Amino acid sequence: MHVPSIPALTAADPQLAALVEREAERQHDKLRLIPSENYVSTAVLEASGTVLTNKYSEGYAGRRYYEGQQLIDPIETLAVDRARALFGVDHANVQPYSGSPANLAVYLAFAEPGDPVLGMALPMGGHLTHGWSVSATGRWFRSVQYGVRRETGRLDLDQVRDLARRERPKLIFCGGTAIPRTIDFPAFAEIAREVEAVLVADIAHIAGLIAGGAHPSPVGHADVISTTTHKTLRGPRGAMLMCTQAHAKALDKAVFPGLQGGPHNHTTAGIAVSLHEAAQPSFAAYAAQVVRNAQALATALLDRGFDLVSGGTDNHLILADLTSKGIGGKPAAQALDRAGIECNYNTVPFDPRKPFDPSGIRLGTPALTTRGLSQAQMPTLAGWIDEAIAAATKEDEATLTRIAGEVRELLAEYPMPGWSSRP
Ligand code: DSN
Repeated sequence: MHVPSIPALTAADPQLAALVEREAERQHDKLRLIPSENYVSTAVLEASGTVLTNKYSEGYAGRRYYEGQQLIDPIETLAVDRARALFGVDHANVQPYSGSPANLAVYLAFAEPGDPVLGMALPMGGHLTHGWSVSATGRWFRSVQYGVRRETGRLDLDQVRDLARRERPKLIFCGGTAIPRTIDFPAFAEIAREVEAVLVADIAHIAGLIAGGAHPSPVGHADVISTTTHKTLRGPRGAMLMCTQAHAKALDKAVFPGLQGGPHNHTTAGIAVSLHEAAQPSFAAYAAQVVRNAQALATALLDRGFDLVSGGTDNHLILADLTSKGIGGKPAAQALDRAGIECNYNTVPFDPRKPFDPSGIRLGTPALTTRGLSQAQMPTLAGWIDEAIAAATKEDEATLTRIAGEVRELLAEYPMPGWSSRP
């Protein structure tokens, strides 16, 4: 049963309601290892599904282009104040629709088309919007990309410094989508200062770890902090930009009216709730457990001969190169899905294969930690992953089906926020 229940939707559109219920059930029964996903609380679900979706609010609190903001203003201000308090920043903008528009707003605020910008290449662990060639950011700016060292799989800071000195970028992005190691914000800040670039820390993946004290904070080092709200932070799908007072005006102007129209007020409410939840002591325990689980899973995979990029993890994310297992990332991820284990196929640094058929899979522990799984269960998970991948190479569907049943049996013991098998 969907929680909160959806009787009106069921009556009005049973076809759609049935699909939602089935998706909820799927999320309940699958071991969800996609590192950018999570389960929001029922409180966040409720806030995201309110009548706030009915209201237009272009502008910012106290300066709107529509009347009737008596309650939207305090809701947005609450979200902003909670973001400022949680991360210890001067200024927060909670209006970006998601991570990519948030990053585009940063370009709009601080660069002109054709300007040099520096970011981590997508196949090295960066994000599309950090200047990758197929993204508008790679097409409209003179993008220069850094990567990791081939021998260690770890960030090559010498390369970052050399490129920054040579290209004098307007923006330097740090952070990304497939970085299993701690980001050295002070080192990036030193480079950015030297070349007078704006340092942007994209903490989308690790925002919850930072809020919970399980990863160092970029505050005091980065000029701008960009984050989504729905990954380790465990809020609704949305984003925030945070900065010092000096950059507040430029960023606000870039988000609205530069790039977006009215904010999604129902999402703002969900963000406010998740920031409140992230400020509780239990969230620090959650963040620490996410890392403990990822490290235990990495150790168990290494014990089973998996080749992990950088040799392990410091955070919530594991990137495994499956070349030595004799299978590509895509068929492996598809087989794992049939075995009840959900992950995504991913390029690995210096991948000889194509992005749509790469060598790796990306795994993470934010969602399973929300379900309440601990490090004691990670060897079992690693065993299932290993067995499923071996089964995939032999087209052994019976083994995949058997594992899916075992996964379902385990997860039945761990309630899922937002859905219950009991009416
Ligand atoms: N798509 C997100 C991820 O999975 O990491 C990044 O935008």
